[in-house]
Amino acid sequence: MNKSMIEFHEYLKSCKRIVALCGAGLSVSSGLPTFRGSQGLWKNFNMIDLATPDAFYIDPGLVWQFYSWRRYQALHSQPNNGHKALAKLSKLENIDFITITQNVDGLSIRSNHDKSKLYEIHGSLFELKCTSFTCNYKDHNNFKHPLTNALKETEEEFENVRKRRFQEDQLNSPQFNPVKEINEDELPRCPICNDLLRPGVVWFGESLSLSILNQIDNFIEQSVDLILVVGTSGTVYPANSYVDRVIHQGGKVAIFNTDIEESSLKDNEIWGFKGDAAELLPIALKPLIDE
Ligand code: BV8
Ligand code: ZN
Repeated sequence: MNKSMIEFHEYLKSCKRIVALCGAGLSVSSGLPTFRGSQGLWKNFNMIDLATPDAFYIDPGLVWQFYSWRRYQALHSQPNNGHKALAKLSKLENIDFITITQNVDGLSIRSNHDKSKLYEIHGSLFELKCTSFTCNYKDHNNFKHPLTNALKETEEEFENVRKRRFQEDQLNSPQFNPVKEINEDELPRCPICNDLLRPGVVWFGESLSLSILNQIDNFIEQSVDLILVVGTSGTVYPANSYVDRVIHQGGKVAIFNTDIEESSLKDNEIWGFKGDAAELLPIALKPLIDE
């Protein structure tokens, strides 16, 4: 075991309050794509076309095909050992711990993570909500696939389109054409008011749940000994602001990422563990989670 992991284990054993900040890299070993980087989702599709309220307003059929495909992928994947290591940490009585995940794939919940210590700050693919301002219908834990007949089989199409784009080297095409035209009345509708339903995720330009943000602030403000930064490029605000908060309060940082610039580990307050989070986390958290 290398020096820094031994040092990290020594420090870990003294920690009483820990935060995990997770991103798409945590789910790569479960077969789900990241957003940025060579295989990144946004490489193929322009995120502004797909993950903003305007995109949904302009072409709900396109956006629903994208999310139906994401649901399909997540439903056909399993939590990996990285998710399970964090879930084990969440069960310890003697450690105050929370996981802040940017992922909407539902894998942390499925890894049996203590729900009261898990914050899905960008929502979930498996939550649906009504788009009508006067209706607050929400459907939690909706794992039905496909959600409507019209969305049936579009997921394979997305995969084919994605593969074709890689072959034709059309990585950053300006516009993504829908796999098929779907009539709005064939998209998921609210059982209460019949308005369109949308995925219960936070799109770019939308605010995160204030109650979740407050709960996270309360936890961090009390003090944090260590933040585990797992599989995230740290591109997206406000998730990326938590690391600096912990450093300013005197906490230490451990990064788990396949792509770590040594320069980013400027001082010895930051450990950098290069590799797959699914492999690294069980090793790194061993002193606390091994029965
Ligand atoms: C807000 C849900 C304010 C949807 C997501 C300019 C223009 C427009 C907006 C902005 C702007 N500047 C800043 C903003 C704000 C914007 C933002 O940050 N934009 C970025 C792109 C610049 N933020 C927002 O809009 C947020 N809202 O600010 O609201 C407000 C306040 C009041 C009222 C109104 C508004 C909302 C952001 C939420 C967006 N929704 N997801 C969906 O998923 O479809 S974000 C999306 O990116 C995902 O949730 C994803 O998780 C997240 C972050 O990306 P990462 O998880 O880090 O993934 P990424 O691919 O980037 O990195 C993967 C990493 O893993 C890499 O480092 C890679 O090396 C590593 N890796 C790969 N394999 C492995 C690995 N690591 C370990 N093991 C491996 N095996
Ligand atoms: Zn409704």
